Amino acid sequence: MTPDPSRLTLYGSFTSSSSYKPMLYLALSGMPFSFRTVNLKNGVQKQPEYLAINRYGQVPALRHNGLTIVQSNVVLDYLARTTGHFAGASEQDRWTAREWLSWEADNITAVAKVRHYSRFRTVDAAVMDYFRPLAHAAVGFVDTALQGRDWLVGDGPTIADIGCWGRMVFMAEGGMDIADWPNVQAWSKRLASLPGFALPYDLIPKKDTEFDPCA
Ligand SMILES: N[C@@H](CCC(=O)N[C@@H](CS)C(=O)NCC(=O)O)C(=O)O
Repeated sequence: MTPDPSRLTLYGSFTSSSSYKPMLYLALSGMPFSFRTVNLKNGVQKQPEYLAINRYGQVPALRHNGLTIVQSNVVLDYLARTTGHFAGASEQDRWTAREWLSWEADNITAVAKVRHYSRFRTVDAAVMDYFRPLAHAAVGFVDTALQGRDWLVGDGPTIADIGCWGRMVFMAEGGMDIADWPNVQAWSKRLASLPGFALPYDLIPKKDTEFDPCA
């Protein structure tokens, strides 16, 4: 049977925070979609068939209505624009949410690097000495921004929260204790209380799967 082009198809991996971001978005939105696993350990992301989908040889990628969207924050932006969920309530909020995503890509990636170098590869101590303070500074910045507020933007969860949390979700695997940042910890609990929320290893399957929450 020919796949339905209007059905969202997400390519990702269960170990990937970048994949978790759109997975979490879709889970919180309760939307049907197809998941296609990309085995990073076997290098599937660098094989020609996948490079034709994502030129950068990385997960995630999203296909929808004949379009291919890559880069996790662009995927979040696309999903928010096309489905309306978690986009931001006002024009200003929508821009501010995207501002956070841009900042996230520059800064919270340090958390992902610390986790990656702790869990998947050994690097020179000097590399960790460089990235760990940056990771702590990024989480500290989010912690300060959350002082006295429930969400990063406006009065409800947006793609800013999903994108920032999604990249820092594995911080414990990098030896970072979320309890050191009380506002971040409280915010993560607010996110966890949203219907559909799950952590990456509970959410992202290891094999191709169809998600049809309303079926
Ligand atoms: N800026 C990219 C980063 C994507 C990324 O780093 N993906 C990782 C997994 S989290 C990956 O595919 N790594 C495998 C590789 O680079 O070969 C995004 O946000 O989508």
